This record gives sequence, C-alpha cells and structure tokens, in this order.
Amino acid sequence: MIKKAEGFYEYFQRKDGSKTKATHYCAGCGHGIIHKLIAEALADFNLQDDTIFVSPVGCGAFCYYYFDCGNVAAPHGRASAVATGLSRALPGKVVISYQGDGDLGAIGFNNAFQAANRGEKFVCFFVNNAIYGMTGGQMAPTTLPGQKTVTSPMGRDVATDGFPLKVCEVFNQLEAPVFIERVSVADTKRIMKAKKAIRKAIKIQQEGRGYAFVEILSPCPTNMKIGAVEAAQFTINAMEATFPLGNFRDRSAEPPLVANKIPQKELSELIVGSSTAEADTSNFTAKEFKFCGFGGQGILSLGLVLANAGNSAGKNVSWFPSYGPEQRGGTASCSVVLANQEIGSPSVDKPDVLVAMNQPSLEKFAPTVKKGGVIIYDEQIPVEFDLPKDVSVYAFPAAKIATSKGVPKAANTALLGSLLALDLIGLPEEVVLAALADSFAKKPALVAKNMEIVETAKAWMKDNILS
Ligand SMILES: Cc1ncc(C[n+]2csc(CCOP(=O)(O)OP(=O)(O)O)c2C)c(N)n1
Repeated sequence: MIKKAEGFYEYFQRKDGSKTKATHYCAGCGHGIIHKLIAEALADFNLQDDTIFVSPVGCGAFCYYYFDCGNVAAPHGRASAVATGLSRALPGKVVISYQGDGDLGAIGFNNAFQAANRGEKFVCFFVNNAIYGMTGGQMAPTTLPGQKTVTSPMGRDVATDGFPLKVCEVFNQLEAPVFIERVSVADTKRIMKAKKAIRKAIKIQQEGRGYAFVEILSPCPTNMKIGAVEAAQFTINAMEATFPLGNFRDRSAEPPLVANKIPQKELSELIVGSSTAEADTSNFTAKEFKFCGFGGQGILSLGLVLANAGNSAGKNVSWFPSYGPEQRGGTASCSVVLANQEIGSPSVDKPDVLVAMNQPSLEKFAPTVKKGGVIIYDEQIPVEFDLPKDVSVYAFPAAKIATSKGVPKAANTALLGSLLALDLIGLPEEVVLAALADSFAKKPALVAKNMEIVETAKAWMKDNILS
C-alpha cells in the first residue's frame, strides 16, 4: 500500500513555523526514499520512542523535521561522534547517524572511521550521491573519475584529486563493525534490497549487537544538472562500477566481540595512580579545583598531589591539565575534581577553589569562581583588576615562605599548606601529606623540606587569617 510511513510526523514543520506535507528534497533525489525506508522500519519495529536520530549538515540537515522520534542535530561531519556520545550515554536506545558523502567522507571521515573501529553501538546510514548536494554541487570524496562538478569543471582528475573513496571497503578492514552493506535506491528492485539492509541494520541496534554501516547510492539530479531518470541511470551504470553493491559483512548472528579481559591487578598497574582503596561512600561534597600559573611553577604537580590523595582516599578523581603552547614560562592550569559520585566532566569551568600563581591566570579565572568559593593567590601578584566580591580571597605569601626555607621552587607546596589550613580539601591531612611525599619518590631528600614548608604555611594561615 502506498502511504506515508508511520515513523514520520504527520506534518513537517519549516523554519518559519509553517507546516507542510512535502519534504524539502528535490524531485528525483534519493534522500526522501531513504527516509521513508527508515521511518517505516522504526514504526514497524515499534522503536520510535526508543530511537535518537542524529541529523547531519548537508541535504539531510532537516531530518528532525521528518522523523517522529528523538532528534539531535550534529555539526558538519560530527554525526558519528555525536552518535557515539548518545549511544554510550543511553545504552539500550537505538541511535541512528545519517550522513552524506561530503559530511562523512570528507570533514567527518576520521570521526566516522574511529567510531566504526571502536564498534560503537549505532547504525550509520551513509548517503553517497557522489557530490556535495546542499552547498551546490562541489566535488565530494566519492565523486567519480572524470565526473564534472562545480569544483571539477573538467571532470575529477585522479592525478590531482585522488580516487573516489570507497568507504565500505575501507571500513571492511576494521575488526569491530558487525554489519556493512552497500545498497542503492536508484530503482524499485534496488530499493527493495536497500529496505532489507536498512531494517537489518536497525534490528542490529534493537538487539544491541554493535556497529552497523549501510552505504546507500542515491541520485542527485539537481546538482548533476540532469533529469531524474538520467540521474538514476547514472547511479546504476556509473556509480555501481566504482561502488559495487553487496553485503560486505554480516556478523549479526555471531556472539559480540568481547574485549580482552585484563586481570584487575594488571589493570591497576597499567592505570597510573589507580587506587586499591575501598570506594568511599561517606558524606563528601564534591570539590572542584583550578590551579593556575606559569609552566614550571609546579601548578600541575600540585593538582596531581591532590588528585592522588583523593585516589588513595577512595574518591573518584580527575586531573585535567591544560598547557600553553610554550614548554616553560607559558601559562598552565589544571582542573581537579574530587567526588564520591562518578565525575561527568574533568573540565572545571566554575571552581570551588582557585589557586593562582601568576597575574594573567588570576585575572582570567577569578571571575569563574563559584559564589561562596575561595581564591588563594600569591601575594606578590599585582592585582590591577577587580576580584569578585562574593568569594573569599586570600593573598598568601607562598613564594616568600618557600624562599625563606631555601627552596623558592616550592611555592606550590606552601599553597598546599594553605589549602590544608583552610580545610578546603576535605581529605584527611595525613592522606594529603602522604601524596605529597609520594610525589618526591625520586627525590626523597626533598620530602622533609616540603613538609616543613607545609607546616610554615599552615602556621602563617593560623596566625594571619584564622586567628
Ligand atoms: C564546518 C563546516 N564546513 C563546511 C560546511 C558547508 N557544508 C554544508 S553541507 C556540506 C556538504 C554536504 O554534502 P554531503 O555531505 O555529500 O550531503 P548532501 O548535501 O549531498 O546530502 C558542506 C561542505 C559546513 N556547514 N560546516
């Protein structure tokens, strides 16, 4: 029966809010047919409420106007990366990445290739029309040798433009994909085969079996500047010579690949700093720190001491360094999170505590500190800007204390002492000091001096701030 697929919305919205029953695709274009095959499958498998469809940039950019399921729009070339995130965050859901040959084969190739190589659990529908459609008919990675486009007016020259990218053949070299097939929607017989492959790939998702890839050859009469019948003929006669149809792989009946299990002990040896401590389930408020200064001031090591201390105390921890382009002297910062619960992002945009060792970093990060948070900076930093009013700010003589103890480079250790004095870490002091001592494992002679600096810093805080 010829009717609109039930997986579509009843009316298709447009940008201006108006509604229509027609798609935006040109006559003779394959996108509409492919949409219909997918929409039918989603409805037939009762999957609409469990599917997230990732629209690309390209002619398929408006998929979210058509498919009555969850929808997310990805930037150009990033649909496979977005699909990776969605499928990992929402296990058990069906995730569909829909991408053109410009989108997947050019700007997004590495994203798509790596997702396939990792065997992410989503299906990628790759619409190969041998041209950039939406932008007006430029040469795509899949443009055929000799094919004229607006950017290859003399025809694609393989000597300068390379050969058409055969994505199925490339992906077929990878271990992880479960299903790879190339189909076409250029005539009815081919559409029936495409329908089967599309349904199979979606079923594989429904069953959680792994990565599926379906390349669909699709006519683009508008950009090829030919009629719909000729475009279909071109797709069959010319495109199939370069992109032969067929199934490359179907491992859907085989048991899923299982990662080599690494014994727990070895794993903890592999992951630097992995803890054998019992997970802490006590009442602990997650804390986010930002340490910043010049490269070489020990900012990253200071963050690492905190992260290692948290690790020994059974917390979830993250330590996320950020370097300027220079090796020494450039700005460096690191974000540290200590939490009982799993850490969503290691990047700290709004720290509870900011420790700043140079002026540019203090100026940059001070406004980001959470209301009610704390800023500690070296008192030698000239402050020629307003510091936030709704946080506690301490100008602390870190460099002075370290220098007075004969180790000017240990200002970072003095700052650790100030954090302990103000009880900003929330971990037992002995755990923090043990992590500090560990950080000098290769220079044990420095441990005692650094402990002394911590004590002096704490004493200064007690005498000058806390008394
Ligand atoms: C980062 C970025 N680069 C370039 C573009 C321009 N752009 C939009 S769609 C497109 C190519 C689309 O071609 P294809 O993926 O083959 O899809 P089709 O339109 O043919 O279906 C390009 C280059 C963009 N939107 N964003």
